[in-house]
Amino acid sequence: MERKYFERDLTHIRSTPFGIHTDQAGYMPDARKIAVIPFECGVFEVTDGDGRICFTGKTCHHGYDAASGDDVYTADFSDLTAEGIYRVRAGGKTSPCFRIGKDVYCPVLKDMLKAFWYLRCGCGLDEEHAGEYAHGICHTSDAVLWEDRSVSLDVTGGWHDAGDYGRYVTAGACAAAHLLYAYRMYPQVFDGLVAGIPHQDMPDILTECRYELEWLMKMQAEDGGAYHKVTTAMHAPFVMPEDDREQLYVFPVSSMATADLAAVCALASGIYRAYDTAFADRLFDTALRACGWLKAHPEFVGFTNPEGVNTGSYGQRDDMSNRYWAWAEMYALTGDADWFAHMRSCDVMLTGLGYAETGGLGSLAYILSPYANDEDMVTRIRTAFAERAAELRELSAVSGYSVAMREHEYCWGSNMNVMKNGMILAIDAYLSGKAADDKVQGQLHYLLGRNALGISYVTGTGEFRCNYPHLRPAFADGVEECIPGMVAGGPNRRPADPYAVSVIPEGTPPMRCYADDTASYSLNEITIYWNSPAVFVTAAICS
Ligand code: 9MR
Ligand code: ZN
Repeated sequence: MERKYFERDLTHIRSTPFGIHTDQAGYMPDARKIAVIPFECGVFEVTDGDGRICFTGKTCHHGYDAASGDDVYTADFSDLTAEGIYRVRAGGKTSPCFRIGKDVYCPVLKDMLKAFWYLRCGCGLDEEHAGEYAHGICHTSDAVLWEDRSVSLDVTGGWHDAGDYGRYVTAGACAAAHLLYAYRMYPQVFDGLVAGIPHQDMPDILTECRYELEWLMKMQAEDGGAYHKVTTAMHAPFVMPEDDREQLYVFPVSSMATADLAAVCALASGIYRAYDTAFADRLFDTALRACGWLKAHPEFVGFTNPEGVNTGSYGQRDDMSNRYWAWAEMYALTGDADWFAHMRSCDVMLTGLGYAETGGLGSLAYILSPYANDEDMVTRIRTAFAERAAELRELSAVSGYSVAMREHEYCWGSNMNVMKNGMILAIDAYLSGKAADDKVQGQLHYLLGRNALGISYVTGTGEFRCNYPHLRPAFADGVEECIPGMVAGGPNRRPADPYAVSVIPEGTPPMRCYADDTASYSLNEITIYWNSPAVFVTAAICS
């Protein structure tokens, strides 16, 4: 019998049993190590696994932190560099345990990468790799065109987008691009990384992205355009994916989806050529045909859900940044001046890294390309990243939790904003030939527990972590421990689902507008494009 998630009792919603907030994965030996103490205290100590005191220090009064409503004291134990397991203690309270070690982020990086494998559609997850999360093959039937039900298409494959079972081209292209850039910029992090997915003859991150790319290519219409999404008409109930057997529909072509398809295929073509030339050729051909469509359709072709459909819409008001990204990737791959002329004609925010503002991905394409020979463009891109990074560093310095966030960024999927900001800081460091510094690390520390709620927003990581995301299989599988490596959306100062509205009192500081409950899609869903920037930032830190 189907269980209903909203009928579950709420006793599992806990606040942290710990009073001091740290990154629950831990800190690298040479890193700046700060614990946040949200109450007045003068001294602190750090104890090891046997309870022995290894470090003592004086706290610093940071002051009032508006995003959390906390009066913040910080405990700096950067000088403690010995590898081990520790807790910070002060004023009768303790932190969760955490590690100091060179490889502290390896497990969470693997988990966050394997999360994509767990989200695969049209692919059974075998017990050898999935353990108790194994399940049967899902969504294998042909889908029909929404606008002409007599046409059926094979669009199996790809990743489920999120807590729902929809597959959306713009979201998928964006997530795959984050992963591909993570690989491109920090290949050494991934070359030996074993994610625990069925291994193929290439780094696991590329195997996993290829799975999405194969599906993305199936979403191309004959005229080169990309269908916007494939979903059922209404979101499935909270059942396992293989038990969602409603009719699948392929929705009309949009110019954003087409541009994103062109962009990600061009990007991937360059990367996969070293492994599989036939695949690289197919990717290039897809990109070229999508660009043909874009040229033939200079107008914006948006998307809104038709009557009777309630799955995600990923609507946008314009497609300029998507086109910019497509032209930039084509130029970066081919060096053909025509693509550059197209790219330069797009007036976009040069640093956007999300599914709606993709300008930053185009900028990355250009700046990393061997053909980046227009000084004006190079300067504009470098300056844009540098200026945005400077703003973020300032925000991070002001924040009691060292998080580079403005109040309005605590919105639906705020953890994506934290991670996108981390990406900007990492990209700026990369372009300046520097290592990812403590400002980049600070964004990951927030995600992994150094936040006002003291919670790790990544399932499976940390002593106090989210465990009840709005994620259908995580509920329906009956396994108490959630599938690991899923990044929750996080605090949203405008709770937008009935459950969230009922549990978040008005006036709650933005960083606290969160509850770890399956019912809340506006606070606690997961998505592929919230995981992907977290993979990027973690890779930058590990590099
Ligand atoms: O991530 C999207 C978020 O920015 C929007 O505010 C929200 C409401 O429109 O939709 C989110 O996207 C959802 C998508 O439409 C369907 N799959 C789940 C996504 C995450 O909640
Ligand atoms: Zn599926």
